[in-house]
Amino acid sequence: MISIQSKWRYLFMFLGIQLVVMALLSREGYQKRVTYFIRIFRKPDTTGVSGRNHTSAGVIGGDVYANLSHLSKALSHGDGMPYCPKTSPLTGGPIHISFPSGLTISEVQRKNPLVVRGGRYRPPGCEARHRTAIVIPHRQREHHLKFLLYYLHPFLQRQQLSYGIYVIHQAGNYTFNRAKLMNVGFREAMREEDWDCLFFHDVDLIPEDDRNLYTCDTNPKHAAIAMDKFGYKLPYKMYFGGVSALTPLHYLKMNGFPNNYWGWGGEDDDIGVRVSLAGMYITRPSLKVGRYKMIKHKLDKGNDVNPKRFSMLAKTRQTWKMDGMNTVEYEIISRQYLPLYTNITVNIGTEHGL
Ligand code: BGN
Repeated sequence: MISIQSKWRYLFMFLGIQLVVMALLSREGYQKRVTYFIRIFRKPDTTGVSGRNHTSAGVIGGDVYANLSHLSKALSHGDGMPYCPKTSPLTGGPIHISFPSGLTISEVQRKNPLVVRGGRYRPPGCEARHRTAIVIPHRQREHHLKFLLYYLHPFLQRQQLSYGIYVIHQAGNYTFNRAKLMNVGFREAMREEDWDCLFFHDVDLIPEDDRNLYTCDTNPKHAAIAMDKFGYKLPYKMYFGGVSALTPLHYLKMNGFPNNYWGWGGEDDDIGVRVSLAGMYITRPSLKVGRYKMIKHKLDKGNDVNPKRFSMLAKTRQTWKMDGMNTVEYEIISRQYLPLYTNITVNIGTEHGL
């Protein structure tokens, strides 16, 4: 039999232990303590280039540069190299994105030693299965471009692609024309190499998951389907903006993009309509993988909302064959092969001509 006195003693002891435990948990926060215990009991992650680094945490620490330092310049490119594996062993999932204020373009260069003149890359040690050109329309967004390059280069290297980055810079101050710059990018990129896929990429969108493959599908692909600014879902079913991927054949089949959308809005919807008018359909990655972070910015000068977009969009069915790749006119002002990208500056004129 336990006496009443010892019952009280047990009760006080029990309460005492409870108080000590609660004090411990609240000192550093419950969360931190729990992760500490999980870490102690988990084995260290030792996966390297040779093994897949798919863990529940995705890319190690979410660092887009993790593992890439294992790749060496010493590995040669040459005939008789085996094809890269169908699924890259370097991809791992979600990537942590932040925008540190001190980042410089030379730091991006230093972190990408295998990227060569003009922003070209081929995986060392294996023959890439895919050749992808990235086309980025641009004007006065150097700050965004720097971050995009910082994330995009290692992202593409993780996928073991052979790739090139083309920045198409609209000369002058006339209203911006995103779609026409894409047409210029298509022609100028294809002039240089037999790319089998082209990614048409806004400068302010950073992919957040390296399983979002920068390769083409059998139909045009809309890659940026889950952007943070739209709550990581499609804003509407026919949305085709941000980042899309087409083979040269897809592009020519739909006569490229329209040349006459000056200013913000509507051109991406026109492109989406062209896809179906040309007898194709839009494919998409999963919402989990097609995630993008948008670098915040104010509306640009020289890119006012286009008031004509509604009436133009209503006529795409009549206009798509008469306006596009078959009519694009421009003047190349300069072509620079910079260490991280090919910079093409172009005069695309105005709606009244060159
Ligand atoms: C739509 C714009 C797109 C833009 C998305 C997302 C138009 C045409 C109206 C019929 N379309 O409204 O161009 O990418 O919003 O911002 O304005």
